[in-house]
Amino acid sequence: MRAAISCLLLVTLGISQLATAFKENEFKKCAQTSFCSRNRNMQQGANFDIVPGSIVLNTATLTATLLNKGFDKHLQLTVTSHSDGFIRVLVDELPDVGRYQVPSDVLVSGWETKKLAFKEESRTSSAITLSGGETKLVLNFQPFSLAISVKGVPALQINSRNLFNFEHRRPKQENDPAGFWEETWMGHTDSKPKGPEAISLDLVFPGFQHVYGIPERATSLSLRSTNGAAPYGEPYRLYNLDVFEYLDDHPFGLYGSIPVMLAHKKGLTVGVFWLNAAEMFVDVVKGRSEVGTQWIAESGILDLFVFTGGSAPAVLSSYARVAGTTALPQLFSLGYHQCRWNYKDEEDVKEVDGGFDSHEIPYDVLWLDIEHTNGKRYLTWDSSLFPSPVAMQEDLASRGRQMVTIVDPHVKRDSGYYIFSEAEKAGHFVKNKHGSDFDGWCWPGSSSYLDVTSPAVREWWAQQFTLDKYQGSTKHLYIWNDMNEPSVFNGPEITMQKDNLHYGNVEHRDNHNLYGIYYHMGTAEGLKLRGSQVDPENGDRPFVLSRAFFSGTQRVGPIWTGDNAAQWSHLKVSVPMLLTLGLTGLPYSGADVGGFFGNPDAELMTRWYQLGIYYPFFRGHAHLETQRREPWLFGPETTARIRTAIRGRYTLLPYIYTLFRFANTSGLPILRPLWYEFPENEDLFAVEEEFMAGPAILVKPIVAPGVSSVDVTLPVGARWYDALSGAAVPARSRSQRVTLDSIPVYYRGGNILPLRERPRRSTAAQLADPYTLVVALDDKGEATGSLYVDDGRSFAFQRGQYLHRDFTMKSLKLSSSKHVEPGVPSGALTVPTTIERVVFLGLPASKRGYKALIGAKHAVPLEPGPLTMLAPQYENALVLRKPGLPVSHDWEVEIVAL
Ligand code: NBV
Repeated sequence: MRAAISCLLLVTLGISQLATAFKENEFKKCAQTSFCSRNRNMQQGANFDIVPGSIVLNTATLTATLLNKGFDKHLQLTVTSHSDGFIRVLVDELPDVGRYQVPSDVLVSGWETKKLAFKEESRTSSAITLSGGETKLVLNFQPFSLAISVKGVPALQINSRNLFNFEHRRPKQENDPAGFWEETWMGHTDSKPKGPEAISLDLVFPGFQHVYGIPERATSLSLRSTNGAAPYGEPYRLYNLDVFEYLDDHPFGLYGSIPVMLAHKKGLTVGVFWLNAAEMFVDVVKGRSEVGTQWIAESGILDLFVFTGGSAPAVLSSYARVAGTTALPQLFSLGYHQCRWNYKDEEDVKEVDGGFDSHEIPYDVLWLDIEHTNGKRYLTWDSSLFPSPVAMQEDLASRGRQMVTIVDPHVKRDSGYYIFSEAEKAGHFVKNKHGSDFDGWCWPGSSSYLDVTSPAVREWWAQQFTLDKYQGSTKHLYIWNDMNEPSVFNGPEITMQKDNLHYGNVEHRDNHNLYGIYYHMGTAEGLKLRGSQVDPENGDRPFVLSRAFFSGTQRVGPIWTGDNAAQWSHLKVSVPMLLTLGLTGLPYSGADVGGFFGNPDAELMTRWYQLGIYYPFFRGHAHLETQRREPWLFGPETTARIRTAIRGRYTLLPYIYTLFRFANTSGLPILRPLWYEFPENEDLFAVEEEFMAGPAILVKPIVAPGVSSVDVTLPVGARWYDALSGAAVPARSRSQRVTLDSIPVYYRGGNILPLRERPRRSTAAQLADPYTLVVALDDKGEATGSLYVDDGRSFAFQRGQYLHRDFTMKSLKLSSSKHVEPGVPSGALTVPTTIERVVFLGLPASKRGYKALIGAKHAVPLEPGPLTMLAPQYENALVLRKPGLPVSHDWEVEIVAL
């Protein structure tokens, strides 16, 4: 209640000093949550058996009846084998009592029917062994357990520890000692009309030492055991919450939930996904030869996907078949975003925008937080501060820039506010347990919440974003959804009561973790609708940032890691947080650069920008009560360093956009842990101090003050080049000297990176610019890479209006050819752009140098030069200047020693 009161005070006092810290006691622990404590403390026992003779095997589907021996209750077990590289295990009550299942629109469709027949290998009175592709499955009958192996390597055991439990529906009991029918927390009573319905699942990863995933939390990449000292004596929690001033090293769950875990060992990566949107707790216990986990969900069914692809990219591609891939973002949204709570008025906007130009720092988007509205009535403007929003947006757009406004899900209960009155009349709000509109407190005071779990409500919501409806909006305006966990200041744990009711009479307890994705979806649909009005032929890709998320959010838009702090520890933890999101299918994410709470000094700011340029979503943001911190406010030296960093981001955009294309077609992450790229090197399995940005760039952020040298691990098995000087660097752990000017970044030999080096003020101004190719050779003198180009904004790419080239360097020949990807229609776009510089790293020494033969006729000498225009002082590369190579066509350049 204290948290609720402090938030209420913020509302009434007009947001006073936020000096308090994370109040752990105001959030529930497992022991204070009846379904968790009774299942976590469950005595191990063989309670669930396969009923003899109940097994039916039908091509790719096995069904069997499970008996809960303690209660003489039956369950239906269904195991299906899918050709997209996974097995699905479903358990539900028999007979069906209508337990909640996550609606199909959270996932994508198409995979359900693509099955791979099981082959029955053997059957005895105690077990049946099946195989499908390279996966083998042993189903033991008494007690029920499943052992899965891939290519003969043990991958996963389900219920080998007998911690599986499935609480069945039952008639209400009068005495309720275990909190089955009612539970009270800090003055909030949860009436539990359906009684207990939790599920406990026991998953053991044999032979593994590392598991990853189950975001969102500020913790290590390789998940720690949860049987350790505080705070790691608590299970990881998946329950979307607005956690005020979260800590930087804690198992507590934050704003979003993805119930996906990956386990990796030499030779095998396996993934699991429990499709369930209720509150969930996950214990992890690392043994000497396995990682044991127990998952406990409050309600729903068991719907477990086991991804058996073998490698991390294969696991992620399979997961993407089910949950979808990252929507291809507009190019502008990969530029730099400048945000603050709040840019005060139109004058302020103008000054900040002008500041970027006068300091020659590129940026693409200016953001407006909640204070821009008329009294927190979203989709309206404070007319004294923002009297001419259309002119303001058009002015920004005249310099190629966009604007984003915030739109939160709480709707002020004010009959004079059109959103409220229309929604109320149409019955679009979430209901309380008595069936009337739920009324909770948030920024505007008394508020109701749109029931976005209803498709009809989402459709209505989407219509609010058309240009005629959203007054003062233009086609240059995009949206930010905050507080969509949903955050309710006076609710239990700052969210909604679990016995609130949604569309279809679904209790909030069942679908809590979906509120965020559905709100995000409705908003993104709105921008699509607007786009189809503005450009009926090609549309406009939506850009909507969300704070809350679930599996599938990647199809909708990016997320950010919420309210971090201007502290070195928060800079540091942003890396494992974003890596984890990439490993669970949501790579388009970022952390507030600079830290939301508090005031960063110049050094922290510098280091944050130097790392932030690699965040897939790159935005500076700050709390209302912090000092102003636009990039030029820390003195000329810091301004110069931040300028160099942000320009570096714009230089990398062709490479980054191409990575997003692969995320879009195949579900691959943008930021990757070292083990993802070097899966056989056990020393790297827990490394989170450095990471790969795509396959080609290794980044070592500096996450402490006053650092003059750092230890860097450059994995063996690759050749490395310093990305500033171009110098070859031996693969091993080394101490690297650093200055404030840059952080250590390396190119990995074997890669060709497309770049755009001309400094511009925004992505729009880069559109016609020529490219540079950096060819970083491996030990064999080879390298590959690719470049994806489209209009950067519309859906025309889905009709083939794109260009995707592959570059190959082999036997001293560099060539360009069309990129072909199975299952992806080929691109038909041509652009007039050329390649203006090719930079070679790692050509073998040649006494008299090299020349390039372009199209067999034209010979140009390679000259020593800088790898990058950002550091012209180092002349360690061999550069082919002005080759005039067309981006759209095939060509070959032969490098000949003189
Ligand atoms: O809308 C105000 C803030 C926003 O700036 C921040 O990014 C969100 O995470 N919002 C949270 C609400 C209040 C935070 C104390």
